[in-house]
Amino acid sequence: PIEISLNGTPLRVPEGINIIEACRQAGVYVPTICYHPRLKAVGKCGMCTVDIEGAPEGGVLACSTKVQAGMRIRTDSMPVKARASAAISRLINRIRSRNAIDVAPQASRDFADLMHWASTSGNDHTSHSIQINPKDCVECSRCTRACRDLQGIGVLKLTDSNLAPIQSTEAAGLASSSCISCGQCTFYCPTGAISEVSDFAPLRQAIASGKVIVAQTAPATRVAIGEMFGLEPGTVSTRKMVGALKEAGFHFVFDTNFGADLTIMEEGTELLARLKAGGPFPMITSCCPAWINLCEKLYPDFIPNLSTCKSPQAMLAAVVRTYWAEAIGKQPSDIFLVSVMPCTAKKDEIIRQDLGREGYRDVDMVLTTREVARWMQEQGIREWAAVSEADYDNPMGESSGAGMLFGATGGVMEAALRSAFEMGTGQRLEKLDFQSVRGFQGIKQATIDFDGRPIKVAVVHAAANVRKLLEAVRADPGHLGLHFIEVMACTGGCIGGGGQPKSNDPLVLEKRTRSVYEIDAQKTLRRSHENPSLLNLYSHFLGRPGSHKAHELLHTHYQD
Ligand code: HC1
Ligand code: SF4
Repeated sequence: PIEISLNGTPLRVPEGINIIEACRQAGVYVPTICYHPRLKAVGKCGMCTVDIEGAPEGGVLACSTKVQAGMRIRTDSMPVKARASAAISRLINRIRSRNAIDVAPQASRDFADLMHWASTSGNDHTSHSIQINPKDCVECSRCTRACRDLQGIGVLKLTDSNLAPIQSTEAAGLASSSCISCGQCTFYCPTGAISEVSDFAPLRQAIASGKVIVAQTAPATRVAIGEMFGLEPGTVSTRKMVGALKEAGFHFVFDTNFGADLTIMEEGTELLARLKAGGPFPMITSCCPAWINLCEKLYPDFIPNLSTCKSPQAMLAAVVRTYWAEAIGKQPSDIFLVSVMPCTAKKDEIIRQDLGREGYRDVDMVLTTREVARWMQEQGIREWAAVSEADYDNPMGESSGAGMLFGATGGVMEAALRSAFEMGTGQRLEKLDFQSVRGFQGIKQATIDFDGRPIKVAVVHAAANVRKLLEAVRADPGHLGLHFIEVMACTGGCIGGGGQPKSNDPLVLEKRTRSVYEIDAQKTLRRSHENPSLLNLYSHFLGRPGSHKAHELLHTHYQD
């Protein structure tokens, strides 16, 4: 640590951090719009200037200036405040001029039309998952940095246009670009100018028409939804979330973690078959739909490497529409199924061709964690503490700790290894935790001994890292001798999904991840292939993993 002085008070802070973080650690407020601890600082909004004793007038940007030993910083001087308020006024004026419609008087029809045009000009509604409504843009460039730096995609640009400051790089809109619908732009957007496509109307209609309203909830939602109600990141809200869904109109709530266990049965079986057949290697996981978008758009040569498994949400949905619909004596179309997901790209996934049959789709609607909290709030749920806890419905409510791990980077790999090892070797794993595939390193590698055969695996998260690894494998298919790769498009995996609650907490992803591993550690059932409800589903309906029926319902193909 080094010693600095902040508003006259001595302070010890870690070396190498920027001034804004030092201020935050000391509880001193510095205004900013463009700064986010996980993005490269660019000093775009100009609100965070602070005075440094001995430095030239005009101050320095607190977001992009590092602390130095002996630095004497002032955030409370008149010039600091004047500069911040000037920066804020400039911004407000630009936004006001863009939103002139809000102050338009009872004007002529032509004028109203003109104003309507002004307020919708530059809107981009071409994508199924992501929309741009630039009138709310504060020109902070957080979305463009997320898309370019974290994801390595770079399909958003800030322009000089006051009406449409944020746009897709493709004139025809986001859908024509290489956008993978990961939603990282929406997570970092402070205003909602770029957001998930959101419409509750079909859910309202389904409730009004008397359908059976069913939800499934992804692994990563339960460690994040509490944030939407003011709780600390990482708070485990599993039973609260189920209770809140029941209060908010859902008749049945199933657990996507059950679908994750099902995926492991199928994917583990597929891995063992490929190991026996000698390839094609590396096999690559297929449950992350933003990764599938990336693969189909930019890496179609890897399509043969993809696991043929549908994602857990899709597998569970297929079971709901067939096995479960029959069990409760309903037609598949009597059910309205909503997937509650940390992810925006899941909105793309549900319209894929194989996710439905005979004139209906398996999943009717995807709500992100943020959206479902808004839905709950609209239904009158305000206080998380006042929500009654409830359990998932069965049979798709029982799940293993391995299924839970899907929510964090490395989790699909760990779950698959637990099952593939035991199913393939007939031996019992002594240590279930695979530490080498856990954590936030961009590309992780491990070698696991399958009864004398070394199996080489890699885990990669954040699309920019995915691209790096795939470029290496493309250049040399034998790169690292990999048998199996887990790919997640978002930093940290689904816990960092683009549909998760927005947060400026620099450790938010770590806190959610810790809870994912805690949930697994506290379970007695920690292996997917030992889930009793799942085994029951196989014996009564699916037959064996990889069976004809399983292929028909649970597997798919990809398009180049
Ligand atoms: Fe995910 Fe998955 S883990 S993709 O990250 O395979 O979204 O949480 O639901 O389907 O299970 C997301 C999370 C989620 C699927 C599972
Ligand atoms: Fe970029 Fe992802 Fe946003 Fe698309 S969804 S614009 S790829 S950050």
